[in-house]
Amino acid sequence: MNDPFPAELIERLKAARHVAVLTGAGISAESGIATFRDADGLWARFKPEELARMDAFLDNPKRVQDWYSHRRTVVRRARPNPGHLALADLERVVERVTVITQNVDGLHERAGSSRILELHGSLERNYCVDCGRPATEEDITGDAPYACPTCGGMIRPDVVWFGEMLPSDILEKAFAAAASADVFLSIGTSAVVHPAASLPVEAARSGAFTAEINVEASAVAPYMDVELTGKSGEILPELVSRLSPS
Ligand code: BV8
Ligand code: ZN
Repeated sequence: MNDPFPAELIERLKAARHVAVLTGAGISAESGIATFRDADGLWARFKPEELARMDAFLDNPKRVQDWYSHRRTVVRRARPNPGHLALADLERVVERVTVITQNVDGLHERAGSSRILELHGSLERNYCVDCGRPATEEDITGDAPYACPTCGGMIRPDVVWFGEMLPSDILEKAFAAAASADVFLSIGTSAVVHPAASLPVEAARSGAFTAEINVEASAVAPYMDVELTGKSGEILPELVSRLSPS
């Protein structure tokens, strides 16, 4: 059977000193976490873009906090899948791997990746809008909305909502990683949300060898040297196993 991986991709990865990876909701789909495009049933009647916003939160803090509590429950039940684990394994064969993720599910960390840039924050962190105090687990237990025990302000998830700036230090590191990567992998992202979506383009412009792993071509497909069509949980373990010295 013909090799699903172009020889150049294998060679480039074997020779790479720095591999940068952008991941989106698609890499967590096989962990049972709904992607944004196919938001799971319970919340299907709202579009994420309608909930992941400060004005939606201010308008109905209970509804937004309940959405995040629901997602935390789903994520805590979920486990990293072979795609997340393969990216952690990649660190054994490539000197420097930077995982830049749009996901807020913490699965790359649980899979063992050691250099992770969380562009959009994390579901597991919450803080007070007024005094900034990080919320504890009991602060967000029981019925939402949740008030800060120190100042009574509203507690919100530590995620980047639409219209909000990304953490500048993390964004800077992400662009620097894209600009310095020998190989850039775009995995499980529709690449429509900016500024994350410009990272694969920045990598291509900076001379990285680029590859997309997705069940369908995304908006950055035209910038990719290689398009691997399929599930990341199936493709990544196979790809990484081809890199270790046989
Ligand atoms: C900002 C955290 C500066 C919260 C998220 C017009 C043009 C360009 C930009 C804009 C515009 N209008 C507005 C903007 C800016 C806006 C934006 O980009 N909007 C888009 C919708 C056009 N961006 C922002 O607001 C950002 N901030 O710009 O600040 C600023 C400040 C003030 C004023 C102006 C500007 C903030 C964006 C961050 C928002 N927060 N998440 C939370 O999670 O609740 S975004 C959220 O949605 C995700 O983090 C992710 O980024 C995005 C979803 O995308 P994906 O992860 O790719 O998931 P998706 O479901 O779309 O696709 C899944 C993919 O997986 C698919 O391709 C599918 O084929 C594939 N797949 C499925 N299964 C598998 C698979 N692949 C492999 N294997 C499988 N098994
Ligand atoms: Zn407070």
